[in-house]
Amino acid sequence: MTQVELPRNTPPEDNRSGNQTVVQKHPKAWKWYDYFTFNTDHKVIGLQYLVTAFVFYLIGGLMAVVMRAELATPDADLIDPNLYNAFMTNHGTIMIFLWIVPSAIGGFGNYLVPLMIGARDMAFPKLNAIAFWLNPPAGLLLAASFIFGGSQSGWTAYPPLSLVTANTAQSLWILAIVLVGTSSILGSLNFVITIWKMKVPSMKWDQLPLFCWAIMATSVLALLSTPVLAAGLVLLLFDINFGTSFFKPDAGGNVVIYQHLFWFYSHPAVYLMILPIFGIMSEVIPVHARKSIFGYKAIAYSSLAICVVGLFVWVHHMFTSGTPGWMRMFFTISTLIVAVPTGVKIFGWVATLWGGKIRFTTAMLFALGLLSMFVMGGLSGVTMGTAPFDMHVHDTYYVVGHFHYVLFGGSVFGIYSGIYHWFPKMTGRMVNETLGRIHFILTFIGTNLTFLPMHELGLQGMPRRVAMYDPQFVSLNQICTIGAYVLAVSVIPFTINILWSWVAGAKAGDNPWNALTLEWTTSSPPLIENWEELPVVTHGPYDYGLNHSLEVQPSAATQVGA
Ligand code: HEM
Ligand SMILES: [Cu+2]
Repeated sequence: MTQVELPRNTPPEDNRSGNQTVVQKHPKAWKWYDYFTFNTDHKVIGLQYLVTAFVFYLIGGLMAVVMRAELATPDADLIDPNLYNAFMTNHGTIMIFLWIVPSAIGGFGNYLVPLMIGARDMAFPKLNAIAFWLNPPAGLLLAASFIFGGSQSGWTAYPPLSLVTANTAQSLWILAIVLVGTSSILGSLNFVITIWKMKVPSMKWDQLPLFCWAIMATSVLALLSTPVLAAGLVLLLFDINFGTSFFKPDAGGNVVIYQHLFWFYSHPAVYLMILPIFGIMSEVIPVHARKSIFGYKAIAYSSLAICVVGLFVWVHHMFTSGTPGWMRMFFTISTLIVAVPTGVKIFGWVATLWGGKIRFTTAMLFALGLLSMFVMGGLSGVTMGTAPFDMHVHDTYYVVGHFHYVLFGGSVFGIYSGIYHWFPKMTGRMVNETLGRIHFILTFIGTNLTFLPMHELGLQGMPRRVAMYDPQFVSLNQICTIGAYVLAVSVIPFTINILWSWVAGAKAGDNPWNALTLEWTTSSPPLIENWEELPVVTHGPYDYGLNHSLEVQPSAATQVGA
């Protein structure tokens, strides 16, 4: 395969002249203020995504804590129920569109993909920077929507509710989602081309790290589904503002069409949030278990299988929307089928752990925590994938319990695992493992305390999306609220650890975990263009215990541009 021309970043002038020891072509590092500018280096953009997304996470988390404080008693005695609805809507929106998707795909994807495939940057660096810079304005639009009461119709924005509540706020919300959707499309395009065209010539397809396979599958999925969401939302915007009636039942519109457009994106969106995390698992587990990954091909292909089958399950969100029987049948079966490739991955990781020399680093602890909790969330997902059971628990707290197990116990744990694993590469410093463990234990306890009782609440019939509830549900709700406080506290050791370690952590060296993927062959943090000379791949990414030399041979100059 031919290598496309490598994009080059222009090094800043002051770095070129200032430091004699630095080779002219590759100054050592960006200055801190470069991280606040329109920079086209994939590593800068990756960190911009991660840090921005974490700030949004704190905001979305604060909203969750206020909601849980409200739900500590059956009455609406803390905040106005309309504000509760606005917090609920924006909490869900921020967590999905401004935290998990941008950090997992934009953050880790941008930082790692070029480094893992031996490229100097993404295929389209400027497009990449544009994609990032669409995110902060989206956050500002959501903030502005609170001046007008905040959108209150849930992250799903179903009409007719979304047509009749807080019109201006709802419109701003739609614009925000269209911005992040556009960002996601641009980013995905970039990933597909980069992975397809820019791996170093010496890397064969079966030496591509599993994280890159996962990002590839994620990007294809995003490209196929995101435009459908955008279409649905723009039609909704027209209904709200310009007198059209696509979704107005009283004027001949059809609300169920909106649900189809919405879920055609939003079911795949759950894979957008979990596939990159699966990719992180496939990197973290072999490194810290010191064993080759079990079933490389099965794990790689199962990502692609999830990408295809995941496009044909969306109606499981609409079993109660008057869908005909044959549709319920079809989508029940397709939903159960998706569990198969997911199970393949889980078995692959468990088999990798089996007999491994496991190092219980914080990164590994979060990976193990993820395995246990994602299985729990996956199983409750299978129960709801069957239409008869779903009829019973639809719109109850059972659903809330389920999706927080996959999103918090899955995605968030994976993001934490990834941060602890690659922090030394990104900053050149080690994190403090003791603080990391405290963070893990608090998060693990808090997550289960908050979200496990919700399943029981749902089975007992407590509806979701309410600020007030029947007093019979009070004791379980209080357990959930205490759990949420534990989760809020858990962020403190994490934040202290990251900030302190970034400045004063122990020096990491190039490859503190003795890992075999290419990002560990360059310095920590990596040079601006990643390597002086591109590495040559001499072994598979997971060949632990096979006595391979870790050494990276410098490539012949001809190979770099050939
Ligand atoms: C601090 C931990 C968290 C707590 C205490 C929490 C709590 C809540 C509560 C009370 C609701 C309202 C449920 C309802 O009435 O339907 C909710 C909804 C939601 N949460 Fe969380 N949550 C947390 C973290 C997360 C994370 C990490 C995500 C990741 C994506 C997330 C995604 C959502 C979504 C999508 C909704 C649905 C919003 C809607 O119905 O429109 N949450 N959460
Ligand atoms: Cu779904």
